[in-house]
Amino acid sequence: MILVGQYDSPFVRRVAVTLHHYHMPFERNTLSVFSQAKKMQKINPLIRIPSLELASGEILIDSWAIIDYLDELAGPARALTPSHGPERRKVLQAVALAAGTTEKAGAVSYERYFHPSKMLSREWEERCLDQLQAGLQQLEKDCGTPWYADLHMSQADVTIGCLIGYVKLRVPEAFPASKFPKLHALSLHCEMREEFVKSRISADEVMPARK
Ligand SMILES: N[C@@H](CCC(=O)N[C@@H](CS)C(=O)NCC(=O)O)C(=O)O
Repeated sequence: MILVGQYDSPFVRRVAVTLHHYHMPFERNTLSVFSQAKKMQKINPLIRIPSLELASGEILIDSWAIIDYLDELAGPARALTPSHGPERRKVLQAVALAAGTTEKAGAVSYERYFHPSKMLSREWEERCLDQLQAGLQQLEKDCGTPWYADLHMSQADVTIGCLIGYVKLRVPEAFPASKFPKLHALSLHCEMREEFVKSRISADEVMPARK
Protein backbone atom coordinates (compact mmCIF):
# COMPACT_ATOMS: atom_id res chain seq x y z
CA MET A 1 0.00 0.00 0.00
CA ILE A 2 1.15 3.53 -0.73
CA LEU A 3 -0.16 6.43 1.34
CA VAL A 4 -0.24 9.62 -0.70
CA GLY A 5 0.10 12.96 1.07
CA GLN A 6 2.19 14.77 3.64
CA TYR A 7 1.82 14.57 7.40
CA ASP A 8 1.06 18.26 7.84
CA SER A 9 -2.39 17.18 6.65
CA PRO A 10 -4.28 15.94 9.71
CA PHE A 11 -6.37 13.72 7.43
CA VAL A 12 -3.29 12.01 5.99
CA ARG A 13 -1.86 11.75 9.48
CA ARG A 14 -4.91 10.01 10.91
CA VAL A 15 -4.63 7.38 8.17
CA ALA A 16 -0.90 6.97 8.90
CA VAL A 17 -1.53 6.61 12.66
CA THR A 18 -4.21 4.02 11.92
CA LEU A 19 -1.91 2.05 9.59
CA HIS A 20 0.87 2.06 12.21
CA HIS A 21 -1.57 1.09 14.95
CA TYR A 22 -2.61 -1.96 12.93
CA HIS A 23 1.05 -2.73 12.09
CA MET A 24 0.18 -2.66 8.39
CA PRO A 25 3.27 -2.00 6.28
CA PHE A 26 2.99 0.84 3.77
CA GLU A 27 5.11 3.05 1.56
CA ARG A 28 4.72 6.78 1.19
CA ASN A 29 4.30 9.16 -1.71
CA THR A 30 4.91 12.64 -0.31
CA LEU A 31 3.81 14.59 -3.39
CA SER A 32 2.63 18.08 -2.44
CA VAL A 33 -1.06 18.70 -2.97
CA PHE A 34 -0.24 22.34 -3.80
CA SER A 35 3.13 22.54 -5.58
CA GLN A 36 2.64 19.24 -7.48
CA ALA A 37 -1.06 19.56 -8.23
CA LYS A 38 -0.86 18.17 -11.81
CA LYS A 39 0.79 14.94 -10.67
CA MET A 40 -1.59 14.75 -7.74
CA GLN A 41 -4.60 15.00 -10.04
CA LYS A 42 -3.54 11.77 -11.77
CA ILE A 43 -4.01 10.04 -8.41
CA ASN A 44 -7.11 11.88 -7.18
CA PRO A 45 -9.09 14.01 -9.67
CA LEU A 46 -10.09 16.29 -6.79
CA ILE A 47 -6.39 17.08 -6.07
CA ARG A 48 -6.89 16.26 -2.42
CA ILE A 49 -5.13 14.10 0.13
CA PRO A 50 -5.04 11.45 1.49
CA SER A 51 -5.24 8.68 -1.10
CA LEU A 52 -4.25 5.06 -0.58
CA GLU A 53 -2.97 3.04 -3.54
CA LEU A 54 -3.57 -0.67 -3.07
CA ALA A 55 -1.38 -3.46 -4.45
CA SER A 56 -4.20 -4.25 -6.92
CA GLY A 57 -3.84 -0.75 -8.40
CA GLU A 58 -7.13 0.40 -6.89
CA ILE A 59 -6.95 3.89 -5.40
CA LEU A 60 -9.01 4.81 -2.35
CA ILE A 61 -9.65 8.48 -1.61
CA ASP A 62 -10.79 10.32 1.54
CA SER A 63 -9.68 9.40 5.04
CA TRP A 64 -13.15 8.12 6.01
CA ALA A 65 -13.28 5.59 3.17
CA ILE A 66 -9.63 4.62 3.63
CA ILE A 67 -10.03 4.01 7.36
CA ASP A 68 -13.20 2.03 6.74
CA TYR A 69 -11.13 -0.27 4.49
CA LEU A 70 -8.31 -0.55 7.05
CA ASP A 71 -10.83 -1.38 9.80
CA GLU A 72 -12.23 -4.14 7.64
CA LEU A 73 -8.72 -5.53 7.07
CA ALA A 74 -7.94 -5.34 10.79
CA GLY A 75 -11.16 -7.14 11.72
CA PRO A 76 -13.76 -6.19 14.35
CA ALA A 77 -11.67 -7.30 17.34
CA ARG A 78 -8.83 -4.89 16.48
CA ALA A 79 -10.72 -2.12 14.69
CA LEU A 80 -10.35 1.34 16.25
CA THR A 81 -14.05 1.97 15.55
CA PRO A 82 -16.44 -0.37 17.39
CA SER A 83 -18.48 -2.52 15.03
CA HIS A 84 -21.97 -1.75 16.36
CA GLY A 85 -24.22 -0.28 19.01
CA PRO A 86 -23.95 2.87 21.13
CA GLU A 87 -20.15 2.51 21.32
CA ARG A 88 -19.92 2.76 17.53
CA ARG A 89 -22.26 5.76 17.40
CA LYS A 90 -20.30 7.54 20.12
CA VAL A 91 -16.97 7.06 18.36
CA LEU A 92 -18.37 7.99 14.93
CA GLN A 93 -20.02 11.14 16.30
CA ALA A 94 -16.76 12.17 17.97
CA VAL A 95 -14.88 11.53 14.72
CA ALA A 96 -17.46 13.58 12.78
CA LEU A 97 -17.12 16.47 15.23
CA ALA A 98 -13.31 16.29 15.23
CA ALA A 99 -13.10 16.00 11.43
CA GLY A 100 -15.51 18.93 10.99
CA THR A 101 -13.46 20.98 13.45
CA THR A 102 -10.33 20.06 11.51
CA GLU A 103 -11.97 21.31 8.31
CA LYS A 104 -12.66 24.66 9.99
CA ALA A 105 -9.03 24.95 11.14
CA GLY A 106 -8.05 24.15 7.54
CA ALA A 107 -10.38 26.82 6.18
CA VAL A 108 -8.77 29.46 8.43
CA SER A 109 -5.33 28.31 7.43
CA TYR A 110 -6.16 28.38 3.68
CA GLU A 111 -7.85 31.79 3.93
CA ARG A 112 -4.68 33.20 5.50
CA TYR A 113 -2.36 31.36 3.12
CA PHE A 114 -4.05 32.20 -0.15
CA HIS A 115 -4.90 35.84 0.49
CA PRO A 116 -2.58 38.67 1.36
CA SER A 117 -3.56 40.03 4.76
CA LYS A 118 -5.37 43.05 3.29
CA MET A 119 -7.57 40.83 1.12
CA LEU A 120 -8.67 38.32 3.78
CA SER A 121 -12.39 37.99 4.19
CA ARG A 122 -12.57 38.91 7.88
CA GLU A 123 -16.19 37.78 7.95
CA TRP A 124 -15.33 34.28 6.69
CA GLU A 125 -12.26 34.03 8.90
CA GLU A 126 -14.32 35.03 11.98
CA ARG A 127 -17.03 32.53 11.14
CA CYS A 128 -14.52 29.69 10.72
CA LEU A 129 -12.71 30.68 13.94
CA ASP A 130 -16.03 30.64 15.80
CA GLN A 131 -16.88 27.22 14.36
CA LEU A 132 -13.40 25.97 15.27
CA GLN A 133 -13.84 27.20 18.86
CA ALA A 134 -17.32 25.66 19.13
CA GLY A 135 -16.00 22.31 17.91
CA LEU A 136 -13.08 22.37 20.35
CA GLN A 137 -15.35 23.36 23.25
CA GLN A 138 -17.78 20.52 22.56
CA LEU A 139 -14.92 18.01 22.28
CA GLU A 140 -13.45 19.33 25.55
CA LYS A 141 -16.83 18.96 27.28
CA ASP A 142 -17.35 15.38 26.07
CA CYS A 143 -13.75 14.19 26.52
CA GLY A 144 -13.27 11.25 28.90
CA THR A 145 -10.09 9.94 30.48
CA PRO A 146 -7.66 8.31 29.81
CA TRP A 147 -9.18 8.21 26.34
CA TYR A 148 -12.03 10.19 24.81
CA ALA A 149 -14.72 7.53 24.67
CA ASP A 150 -13.38 4.46 26.38
CA LEU A 151 -10.60 2.86 28.40
CA HIS A 152 -8.98 2.01 25.08
CA MET A 153 -7.72 4.22 22.28
CA SER A 154 -10.29 4.56 19.49
CA GLN A 155 -10.52 6.36 16.15
CA ALA A 156 -11.95 9.31 18.14
CA ASP A 157 -8.58 9.69 19.88
CA VAL A 158 -6.64 9.29 16.64
CA THR A 159 -8.69 11.98 14.88
CA ILE A 160 -8.69 14.36 17.87
CA GLY A 161 -4.94 13.86 18.39
CA CYS A 162 -4.31 14.77 14.74
CA LEU A 163 -6.71 17.74 15.00
CA ILE A 164 -4.94 19.20 18.02
CA GLY A 165 -1.50 18.69 16.45
CA TYR A 166 -2.74 20.56 13.37
CA VAL A 167 -4.37 23.43 15.30
CA LYS A 168 -1.17 23.89 17.32
CA LEU A 169 0.76 24.11 14.05
CA ARG A 170 -1.56 26.28 11.92
CA VAL A 171 -3.91 28.24 14.20
CA PRO A 172 -2.05 28.14 17.54
CA GLU A 173 -3.92 31.09 19.04
CA ALA A 174 -7.13 29.01 18.88
CA PHE A 175 -5.77 26.43 21.36
CA PRO A 176 -4.61 27.88 24.67
CA ALA A 177 -3.89 24.70 26.64
CA SER A 178 -5.38 26.23 29.81
CA LYS A 179 -8.76 26.57 28.06
CA PHE A 180 -8.77 22.94 26.88
CA PRO A 181 -7.08 20.92 29.67
CA LYS A 182 -8.68 17.57 28.77
CA LEU A 183 -7.90 17.88 25.06
CA HIS A 184 -4.38 19.07 25.85
CA ALA A 185 -3.79 16.01 28.05
CA LEU A 186 -5.29 13.73 25.40
CA SER A 187 -3.04 15.26 22.74
CA LEU A 188 0.10 14.68 24.86
CA HIS A 189 -1.06 11.14 25.59
CA CYS A 190 -1.50 10.50 21.85
CA GLU A 191 1.75 12.15 20.76
CA MET A 192 3.78 9.89 23.07
CA ARG A 193 2.49 6.75 21.42
CA GLU A 194 4.55 4.93 18.84
CA GLU A 195 1.97 5.25 16.05
CA PHE A 196 1.87 9.04 16.49
CA VAL A 197 5.65 9.37 16.79
CA LYS A 198 6.07 7.40 13.54
CA SER A 199 3.59 9.78 11.86
CA ARG A 200 5.25 13.06 12.90
CA ILE A 201 5.60 15.83 10.36
CA SER A 202 9.14 16.12 9.05
CA ALA A 203 10.65 19.53 8.28
CA ASP A 204 10.13 19.11 4.52
CA GLU A 205 6.42 18.23 4.86
CA VAL A 206 4.91 21.66 5.08
CA MET A 207 2.96 23.88 2.71
CA PRO A 208 5.31 25.60 0.23
CA ALA A 209 6.19 29.22 1.07
CA ARG A 210 4.09 31.81 -0.77
CA LYS A 211 5.94 33.65 -3.57
N1 LIG B 1 -12.84 14.69 3.81
C1 LIG B 1 -11.47 14.60 3.41
C2 LIG B 1 -10.76 15.92 3.67
C3 LIG B 1 -9.35 15.90 3.11
C4 LIG B 1 -8.73 17.29 3.08
O1 LIG B 1 -9.32 18.30 3.45
N2 LIG B 1 -7.48 17.32 2.60
C5 LIG B 1 -6.79 18.60 2.44
C6 LIG B 1 -5.44 18.54 3.10
S1 LIG B 1 -5.60 18.55 4.83
C7 LIG B 1 -6.59 18.85 0.96
O2 LIG B 1 -6.42 17.93 0.19
N3 LIG B 1 -6.60 20.12 0.56
C8 LIG B 1 -6.42 20.56 -0.77
C9 LIG B 1 -7.71 20.93 -1.43
O3 LIG B 1 -8.80 20.64 -0.88
O4 LIG B 1 -7.64 21.52 -2.51
C10 LIG B 1 -10.78 13.45 4.15
O5 LIG B 1 -11.26 13.07 5.24
O6 LIG B 1 -9.81 12.88 3.62
